Amino acid sequence: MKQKLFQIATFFACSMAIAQHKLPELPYAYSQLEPHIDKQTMLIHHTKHHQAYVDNLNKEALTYPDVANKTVEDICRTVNKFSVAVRNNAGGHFNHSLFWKMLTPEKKQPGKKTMELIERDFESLELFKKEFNKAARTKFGSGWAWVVLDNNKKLAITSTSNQDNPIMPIAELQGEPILALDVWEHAYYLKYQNKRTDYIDAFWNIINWDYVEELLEKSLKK
Ligand code: MN3
Repeated sequence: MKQKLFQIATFFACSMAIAQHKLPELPYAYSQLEPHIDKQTMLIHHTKHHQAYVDNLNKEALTYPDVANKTVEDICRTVNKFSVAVRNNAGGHFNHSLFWKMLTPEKKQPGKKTMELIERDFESLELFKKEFNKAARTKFGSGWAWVVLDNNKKLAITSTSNQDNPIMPIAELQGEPILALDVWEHAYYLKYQNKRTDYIDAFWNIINWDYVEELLEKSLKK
């Protein structure tokens, strides 16, 4: 009986720990990013793809207790200590949580500090866009394009494969993410099929520049 109670208690303790990572709600409706990103893509991307990263990450807590104890950001920053499955799913959870907040149905303009650093590090918004688009377009296979504040506090553009990101110590170029674009086919294929370039162009209409500015200000203080 005691043994049984212990097993039940352990089961509940584990279940509680395992349930730590949760799918965040979107700050807008699935249809609100249309025509740039369609409702069906948003729905599947959020409730199936992102949910799967969260569920698979929580399963890893059985092998790695730290998965339940740490934030997804901390896991990414210390990803060398974990398995490839943790790396992929923690990356997936972190990247998508960030990405949703970088999008908005409201038309926004780059903030003051963002423009200042874009002009300082890329000369103009046009050249900045051009370089970002190239990183997004030429990422072979599945991955992400990023704008980061690098370790010298300069803006830099990079890309990562799969669900890796620039806060992982394994990233080629490390830095604090300011802007990101998911270029996995699941992010655009229903509407754009093979035309990744059209999806990238559409992305510029739905960037939440207020959030970009907030991330930049935070990163400058780190
Ligand atoms: Mn995705």
